[in-house]
Amino acid sequence: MSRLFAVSNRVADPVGGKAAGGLAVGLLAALKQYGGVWFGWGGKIRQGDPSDPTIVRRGNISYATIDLFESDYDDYYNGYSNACLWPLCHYMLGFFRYERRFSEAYRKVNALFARKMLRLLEDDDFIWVHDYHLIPLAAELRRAGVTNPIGFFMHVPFPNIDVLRTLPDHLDILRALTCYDVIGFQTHNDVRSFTEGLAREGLLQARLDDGRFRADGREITVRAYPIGIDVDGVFRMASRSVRSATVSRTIEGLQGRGFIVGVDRLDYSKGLPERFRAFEQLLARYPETRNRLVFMQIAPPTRTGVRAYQDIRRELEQMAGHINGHYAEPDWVPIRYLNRGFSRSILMGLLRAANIGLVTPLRDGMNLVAKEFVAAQDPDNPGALVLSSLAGAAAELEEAVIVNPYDSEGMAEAIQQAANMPLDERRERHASMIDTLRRHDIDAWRTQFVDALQQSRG
Ligand code: ADQ
Repeated sequence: MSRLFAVSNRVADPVGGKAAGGLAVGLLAALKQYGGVWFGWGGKIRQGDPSDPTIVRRGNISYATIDLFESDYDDYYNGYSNACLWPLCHYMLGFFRYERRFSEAYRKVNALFARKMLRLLEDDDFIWVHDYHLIPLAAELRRAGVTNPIGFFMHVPFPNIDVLRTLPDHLDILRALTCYDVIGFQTHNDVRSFTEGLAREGLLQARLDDGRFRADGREITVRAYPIGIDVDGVFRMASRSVRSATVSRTIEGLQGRGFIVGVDRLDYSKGLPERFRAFEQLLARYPETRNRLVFMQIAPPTRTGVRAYQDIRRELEQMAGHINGHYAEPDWVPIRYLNRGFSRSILMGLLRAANIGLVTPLRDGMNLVAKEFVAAQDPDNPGALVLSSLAGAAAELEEAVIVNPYDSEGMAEAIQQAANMPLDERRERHASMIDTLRRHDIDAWRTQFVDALQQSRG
């Protein structure tokens, strides 16, 4: 029986409870089913030679992690991955920063991953690589003689070729992707951007049937596999947690006011300043909402080594201070901005307690919080979802109140609409979104991808 060999930049903690995000849940289920290895960076930086992988075994899964050199880490992770690829993939060219040494470190770290994997790989393993940090990994493995099926899933959007061309070595990126057997994207839109990019760069030789293409001399499968969630798992966790001490106290503290919630990593692509501005617009244009609604934004810092992430943190603190200073009353603070992470269980309880979920990224591959919000609701009295048209999730959750995340006035109107939505309408929209979530849940995502990868063995 073949093993699954999964690779991602970071590996979920095999002992802690941190393996709870969508990706970790989906991958762990696949690894448990097939048995196998989860390989990646363990989170440690070292000065000397990179060591051999550290291996921790739990049941039929081996967690294999390596360390990285300090200088490589900075240029590979903060540089190429998060100052070049991340802003490009999110169409935010103002944040794009390029230096040649970023490209070198990116290739070097991918080559290191490939080298360290070689000793652990078995002949009939099928390899599943995750996300934009590791695009060249298949090319490195092929160079080392690996012939196993290799799949790649891109969690973030794939940019249009005119945007990708901003990157001086964009051709290397396209070519590197053609070294995979199966390439999965979140939406059809991403599939189109990628295949059109191949065509416009002269790398596409033929469109075959059923999502198969001939590109740069190889046959590849390119399809949309929208990532989903464990619908019942989220519902159960949310139903339990809404009665926990922390969430109960939060609900009591609202004193009957409407509760709006946002949960995001603190990232400029998540549209947080625009969202704060929308809430300010709401208070300004609809005075009846003052002292009637509370907006809680949870946004723990990430990628603190990248300058843009430090700037956005300051900007949001100032905005929250300004809006609260202007509108707060002795018994009401309009925005509660929490700049830290919470356990998954508390988050799901807060999503359940909310009347409105605000998910308004400027661009997002999928956005699991939108799906978790819907799954967390009480079907008899569900909250309303306000969702960005530029999140991958909008292609599936058509019954959300869809907004343009750059249009703060439009978002204010949408929040007002959501706050006044009749119960029947909320129920109908919720039921229909739950159906969609069940059809494309986390099991469907991994099963369909792994099946395609196994078939690619021919
Ligand atoms: P992210 O950009 O991290 O993921 P998202 O899809 O929302 O965005 O996933 C975040 C996950 O982390 C969710 O499960 C959420 O509950 C959790 N989370 C968010 N804030 C948290 C907090 N404060 N504390 C603890 N947990 C928190 C990338 C892409 C997305 C894509 C996913 C999965 O950018 O577009 O949906 O991968 O493919």
